[in-house]
Amino acid sequence: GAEAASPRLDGWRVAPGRDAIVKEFRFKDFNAAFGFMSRVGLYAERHDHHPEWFNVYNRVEATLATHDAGGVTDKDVALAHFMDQAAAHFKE
Ligand code: H2B
Repeated sequence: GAEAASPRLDGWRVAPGRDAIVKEFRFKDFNAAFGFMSRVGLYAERHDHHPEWFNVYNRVEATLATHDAGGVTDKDVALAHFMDQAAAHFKE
């Protein structure tokens, strides 16, 4: 679950009121944010595991949970690590 997973993840916190983890990513501009989202989108399709996310210009707020399981699983931890690595490539 989120309570167990989030302390081991960089910058991910427990979503209020649900078993999910949340992180806000900030980039230099929309181009960097969208590049990040494209990279993560390819991973999501390959693994059939997708983020819930909200983008405004250079900001991406991502929420991760395994809907089939009703909470955070190893798939979300793996996706969180991938997103952290991907974000590093698009940082200012
Ligand atoms: N993503 C996430 N985060 N959780 C799921 O349970 C999930 C998914 N299920 N992506 C997949 C797609 C499922 O809906 C399809 C039909 O395989």
